[in-house]
Amino acid sequence: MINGTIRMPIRLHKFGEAWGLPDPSPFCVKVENFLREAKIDFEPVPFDPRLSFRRALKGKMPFIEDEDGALVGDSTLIIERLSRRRGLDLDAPLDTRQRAVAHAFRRMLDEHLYWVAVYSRWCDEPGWSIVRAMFFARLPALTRPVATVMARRGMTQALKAQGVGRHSRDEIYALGVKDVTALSRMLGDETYFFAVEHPTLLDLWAHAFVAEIVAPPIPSPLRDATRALSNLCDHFQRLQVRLYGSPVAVAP
Ligand SMILES: N[C@@H](CCC(=O)N[C@@H](CS)C(=O)NCC(=O)O)C(=O)O
Repeated sequence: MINGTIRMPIRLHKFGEAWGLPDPSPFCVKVENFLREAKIDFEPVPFDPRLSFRRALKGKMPFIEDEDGALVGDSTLIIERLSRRRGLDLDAPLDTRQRAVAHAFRRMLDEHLYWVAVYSRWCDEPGWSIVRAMFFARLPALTRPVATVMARRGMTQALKAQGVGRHSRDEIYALGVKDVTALSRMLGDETYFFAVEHPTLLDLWAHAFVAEIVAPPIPSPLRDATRALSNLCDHFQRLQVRLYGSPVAVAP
Protein backbone atom coordinates (compact mmCIF):
# COMPACT_ATOMS: atom_id res chain seq x y z
CA MET A 1 0.00 0.00 0.00
CA ILE A 2 1.47 3.40 -1.02
CA ASN A 3 -0.24 6.67 0.08
CA GLY A 4 -3.34 4.67 1.03
CA THR A 5 -3.64 3.18 -2.47
CA ILE A 6 -3.42 -0.58 -2.99
CA ARG A 7 -1.00 -1.17 -5.86
CA MET A 8 -1.27 -4.31 -7.96
CA PRO A 9 1.51 -5.73 -10.12
CA ILE A 10 1.15 -4.67 -13.74
CA ARG A 11 -0.82 -7.25 -15.71
CA LEU A 12 0.43 -7.69 -19.26
CA HIS A 13 -2.17 -9.06 -21.66
CA LYS A 14 -0.42 -10.78 -24.56
CA PHE A 15 -0.78 -13.86 -26.74
CA GLY A 16 1.86 -16.05 -25.02
CA GLU A 17 5.06 -17.87 -25.95
CA ALA A 18 5.60 -19.00 -29.54
CA TRP A 19 8.57 -20.34 -31.46
CA GLY A 20 10.86 -19.96 -28.44
CA LEU A 21 9.98 -16.26 -28.24
CA PRO A 22 7.98 -14.59 -25.47
CA ASP A 23 5.20 -13.84 -27.96
CA PRO A 24 4.38 -14.05 -31.68
CA SER A 25 3.63 -10.29 -31.68
CA PRO A 26 6.56 -7.83 -31.81
CA PHE A 27 4.41 -5.28 -29.99
CA CYS A 28 3.91 -7.65 -27.04
CA VAL A 29 7.64 -8.50 -27.04
CA LYS A 30 8.52 -4.78 -27.05
CA VAL A 31 6.52 -4.13 -23.89
CA GLU A 32 7.88 -7.21 -22.15
CA ASN A 33 11.42 -6.15 -23.13
CA PHE A 34 10.81 -2.77 -21.55
CA LEU A 35 9.36 -4.24 -18.33
CA ARG A 36 12.35 -6.57 -18.02
CA GLU A 37 15.00 -3.94 -18.84
CA ALA A 38 13.38 -1.46 -16.42
CA LYS A 39 12.99 -4.24 -13.81
CA ILE A 40 9.29 -3.53 -13.33
CA ASP A 41 7.28 -6.40 -11.79
CA PHE A 42 4.54 -7.73 -14.01
CA GLU A 43 2.22 -10.70 -14.39
CA PRO A 44 1.54 -12.06 -17.88
CA VAL A 45 -2.16 -12.74 -18.42
CA PRO A 46 -2.90 -15.80 -20.61
CA PHE A 47 -4.68 -15.02 -23.87
CA ASP A 48 -8.35 -15.95 -23.96
CA PRO A 49 -9.61 -16.16 -27.57
CA ARG A 50 -13.12 -15.19 -26.46
CA LEU A 51 -12.32 -12.41 -23.98
CA SER A 52 -8.93 -10.82 -24.55
CA PHE A 53 -9.78 -8.74 -27.62
CA ARG A 54 -13.06 -7.63 -26.01
CA ARG A 55 -11.18 -6.24 -23.02
CA ALA A 56 -8.51 -4.56 -25.19
CA LEU A 57 -9.84 -1.00 -25.34
CA LYS A 58 -8.12 -0.40 -28.69
CA GLY A 59 -9.03 -3.84 -30.00
CA LYS A 60 -5.38 -4.89 -30.27
CA MET A 61 -2.76 -6.72 -28.24
CA PRO A 62 -0.90 -5.92 -26.07
CA PHE A 63 -2.63 -3.97 -23.33
CA ILE A 64 -1.90 -3.63 -19.65
CA GLU A 65 -3.77 -3.18 -16.43
CA ASP A 66 -1.54 -0.71 -14.63
CA GLU A 67 -0.96 -0.95 -10.88
CA ASP A 68 -3.77 1.58 -10.27
CA GLY A 69 -6.15 -0.59 -12.34
CA ALA A 70 -6.05 1.66 -15.47
CA LEU A 71 -6.35 -0.19 -18.78
CA VAL A 72 -3.79 1.05 -21.30
CA GLY A 73 -3.52 -0.05 -24.94
CA ASP A 74 -0.79 0.39 -27.56
CA SER A 75 2.76 -0.76 -26.91
CA THR A 76 4.35 2.68 -27.38
CA LEU A 77 1.81 4.45 -25.20
CA ILE A 78 2.21 1.76 -22.52
CA ILE A 79 6.00 2.28 -22.48
CA GLU A 80 5.61 6.08 -22.43
CA ARG A 81 3.16 5.92 -19.54
CA LEU A 82 5.25 3.51 -17.46
CA SER A 83 8.37 5.62 -18.09
CA ARG A 84 6.60 8.87 -17.16
CA ARG A 85 5.01 7.53 -13.99
CA ARG A 86 8.28 6.04 -12.77
CA GLY A 87 10.57 8.87 -13.83
CA LEU A 88 12.46 6.49 -16.17
CA ASP A 89 14.26 7.56 -19.32
CA LEU A 90 16.06 4.66 -21.02
CA ASP A 91 17.14 7.10 -23.73
CA ALA A 92 18.91 9.37 -21.20
CA PRO A 93 22.39 8.76 -22.73
CA LEU A 94 21.22 10.04 -26.14
CA ASP A 95 21.59 13.63 -27.32
CA THR A 96 18.75 15.46 -29.08
CA ARG A 97 19.72 14.38 -32.60
CA GLN A 98 20.21 10.75 -31.57
CA ARG A 99 16.79 10.80 -29.93
CA ALA A 100 15.29 12.13 -33.16
CA VAL A 101 16.99 9.42 -35.26
CA ALA A 102 15.98 6.71 -32.76
CA HIS A 103 12.40 7.95 -32.90
CA ALA A 104 12.36 7.68 -36.72
CA PHE A 105 13.83 4.16 -36.65
CA ARG A 106 11.31 2.99 -34.05
CA ARG A 107 8.47 4.31 -36.20
CA MET A 108 9.94 2.50 -39.22
CA LEU A 109 9.75 -0.78 -37.30
CA ASP A 110 6.25 -0.18 -35.88
CA GLU A 111 4.59 1.29 -38.91
CA HIS A 112 6.40 -0.19 -41.91
CA LEU A 113 8.58 -3.25 -41.31
CA TYR A 114 5.76 -4.74 -39.21
CA TRP A 115 3.47 -4.77 -42.25
CA VAL A 116 6.03 -6.58 -44.40
CA ALA A 117 6.19 -9.25 -41.68
CA VAL A 118 2.37 -9.35 -41.60
CA TYR A 119 2.39 -9.97 -45.35
CA SER A 120 4.85 -12.87 -44.93
CA ARG A 121 2.65 -14.48 -42.25
CA TRP A 122 -0.89 -13.79 -43.42
CA CYS A 123 -0.71 -13.54 -47.22
CA ASP A 124 2.39 -15.28 -48.55
CA GLU A 125 3.17 -19.01 -48.43
CA PRO A 126 4.38 -20.99 -46.57
CA GLY A 127 3.79 -18.34 -43.88
CA TRP A 128 0.01 -18.48 -44.02
CA SER A 129 -0.17 -22.31 -43.77
CA ILE A 130 2.14 -22.22 -40.73
CA VAL A 131 0.24 -19.39 -39.03
CA ARG A 132 -3.15 -20.97 -39.79
CA ALA A 133 -2.12 -24.28 -38.24
CA MET A 134 -0.65 -22.59 -35.19
CA PHE A 135 -3.04 -19.75 -34.32
CA PHE A 136 -6.35 -21.36 -35.22
CA ALA A 137 -5.78 -24.97 -34.08
CA ARG A 138 -7.37 -24.37 -30.66
CA LEU A 139 -10.66 -23.00 -32.04
CA PRO A 140 -13.68 -25.32 -32.04
CA ALA A 141 -13.83 -27.33 -35.30
CA LEU A 142 -17.30 -25.94 -36.09
CA THR A 143 -16.31 -22.25 -36.09
CA ARG A 144 -12.68 -22.67 -37.17
CA PRO A 145 -13.13 -22.42 -40.99
CA VAL A 146 -15.19 -19.20 -40.84
CA ALA A 147 -12.99 -17.63 -38.13
CA THR A 148 -9.88 -18.43 -40.16
CA VAL A 149 -11.23 -16.92 -43.40
CA MET A 150 -12.50 -13.80 -41.56
CA ALA A 151 -9.21 -13.24 -39.75
CA ARG A 152 -7.17 -13.55 -42.94
CA ARG A 153 -9.56 -11.27 -44.81
CA GLY A 154 -9.26 -8.68 -42.01
CA MET A 155 -5.47 -8.73 -42.16
CA THR A 156 -5.45 -8.52 -45.98
CA GLN A 157 -7.79 -5.51 -45.84
CA ALA A 158 -5.64 -3.86 -43.17
CA LEU A 159 -2.54 -4.38 -45.35
CA LYS A 160 -4.31 -2.76 -48.31
CA ALA A 161 -5.54 0.16 -46.20
CA GLN A 162 -2.05 0.70 -44.79
CA GLY A 163 -0.59 0.61 -48.30
CA VAL A 164 2.04 -2.13 -48.20
CA GLY A 165 -0.57 -4.66 -49.36
CA ARG A 166 -1.00 -2.80 -52.68
CA HIS A 167 2.50 -3.73 -53.88
CA SER A 168 3.69 -6.90 -55.63
CA ARG A 169 5.35 -9.66 -53.60
CA ASP A 170 8.81 -8.67 -54.87
CA GLU A 171 8.20 -4.99 -54.08
CA ILE A 172 6.97 -5.76 -50.56
CA TYR A 173 10.02 -7.82 -49.66
CA ALA A 174 12.40 -5.32 -51.29
CA LEU A 175 10.86 -2.59 -49.10
CA GLY A 176 11.32 -4.71 -45.96
CA VAL A 177 14.92 -5.60 -46.85
CA LYS A 178 15.72 -1.87 -47.08
CA ASP A 179 14.41 -1.42 -43.52
CA VAL A 180 16.49 -4.22 -41.98
CA THR A 181 19.55 -3.13 -43.97
CA ALA A 182 19.19 0.44 -42.66
CA LEU A 183 18.81 -0.92 -39.12
CA SER A 184 21.91 -3.07 -39.52
CA ARG A 185 23.96 -0.12 -40.85
CA MET A 186 22.73 2.06 -38.00
CA LEU A 187 23.97 -0.53 -35.48
CA GLY A 188 27.33 -1.12 -37.20
CA ASP A 189 29.82 -2.96 -35.00
CA GLU A 190 28.43 -1.60 -31.74
CA THR A 191 27.02 -3.67 -28.88
CA TYR A 192 23.99 -1.37 -28.64
CA PHE A 193 22.69 1.35 -30.95
CA PHE A 194 24.54 4.67 -30.58
CA ALA A 195 27.47 2.92 -28.84
CA VAL A 196 25.99 3.49 -25.40
CA GLU A 197 26.60 1.22 -22.42
CA HIS A 198 23.04 0.00 -21.84
CA PRO A 199 20.21 -0.75 -24.25
CA THR A 200 18.03 2.22 -25.15
CA LEU A 201 14.48 2.01 -26.48
CA LEU A 202 15.67 1.37 -30.05
CA ASP A 203 17.56 -1.73 -28.85
CA LEU A 204 14.38 -3.05 -27.22
CA TRP A 205 12.36 -2.38 -30.38
CA ALA A 206 15.02 -3.87 -32.71
CA HIS A 207 15.19 -7.05 -30.63
CA ALA A 208 11.42 -7.52 -30.88
CA PHE A 209 11.11 -6.97 -34.61
CA VAL A 210 14.26 -8.84 -35.66
CA ALA A 211 13.26 -11.76 -33.39
CA GLU A 212 9.89 -12.08 -35.12
CA ILE A 213 11.58 -12.26 -38.53
CA VAL A 214 14.56 -14.54 -37.89
CA ALA A 215 13.34 -17.02 -35.24
CA PRO A 216 9.96 -18.40 -36.46
CA PRO A 217 9.92 -21.30 -38.95
CA ILE A 218 8.54 -18.98 -41.63
CA PRO A 219 10.91 -18.78 -44.61
CA SER A 220 10.72 -15.64 -46.76
CA PRO A 221 13.08 -13.35 -48.69
CA LEU A 222 12.84 -10.99 -45.69
CA ARG A 223 14.00 -13.73 -43.32
CA ASP A 224 16.86 -14.72 -45.65
CA ALA A 225 18.08 -11.12 -45.93
CA THR A 226 17.79 -10.48 -42.18
CA ARG A 227 19.60 -13.70 -41.26
CA ALA A 228 22.45 -12.58 -43.54
CA LEU A 229 22.87 -9.39 -41.44
CA SER A 230 25.02 -10.98 -38.77
CA ASN A 231 25.42 -7.88 -36.60
CA LEU A 232 21.63 -7.59 -36.29
CA CYS A 233 21.21 -11.30 -35.49
CA ASP A 234 23.98 -11.12 -32.87
CA HIS A 235 22.32 -8.03 -31.38
CA PHE A 236 18.99 -9.88 -31.18
CA GLN A 237 20.56 -12.83 -29.34
CA ARG A 238 22.58 -10.47 -27.07
CA LEU A 239 19.36 -8.78 -25.99
CA GLN A 240 17.59 -12.13 -25.73
CA VAL A 241 20.23 -13.39 -23.26
CA ARG A 242 20.24 -10.10 -21.33
CA LEU A 243 16.45 -9.98 -20.93
CA TYR A 244 15.35 -13.63 -21.00
CA GLY A 245 18.45 -15.51 -19.82
CA SER A 246 19.28 -17.69 -22.84
CA PRO A 247 19.48 -17.44 -26.63
CA VAL A 248 16.66 -18.57 -28.91
CA ALA A 249 17.15 -21.63 -31.09
CA VAL A 250 16.25 -20.22 -34.48
CA ALA A 251 14.24 -22.47 -36.82
CA PRO A 252 16.27 -24.07 -39.65
N1 LIG B 1 0.00 0.14 -32.45
C1 LIG B 1 -0.30 -1.06 -31.73
C2 LIG B 1 -0.31 -2.24 -32.71
C3 LIG B 1 -0.68 -3.55 -32.01
C4 LIG B 1 -1.09 -4.60 -33.02
O1 LIG B 1 -1.22 -4.37 -34.22
N2 LIG B 1 -1.30 -5.80 -32.49
C5 LIG B 1 -1.75 -6.89 -33.34
C6 LIG B 1 -0.98 -8.17 -33.01
S1 LIG B 1 0.67 -8.06 -33.60
C7 LIG B 1 -3.22 -7.14 -33.07
O2 LIG B 1 -3.65 -7.22 -31.94
N3 LIG B 1 -4.00 -7.27 -34.15
C8 LIG B 1 -5.38 -7.60 -34.05
C9 LIG B 1 -6.19 -6.82 -35.03
O3 LIG B 1 -5.65 -5.94 -35.71
O4 LIG B 1 -7.39 -7.11 -35.10
C10 LIG B 1 0.75 -1.26 -30.63
O5 LIG B 1 1.85 -0.71 -30.74
O6 LIG B 1 0.44 -1.94 -29.65
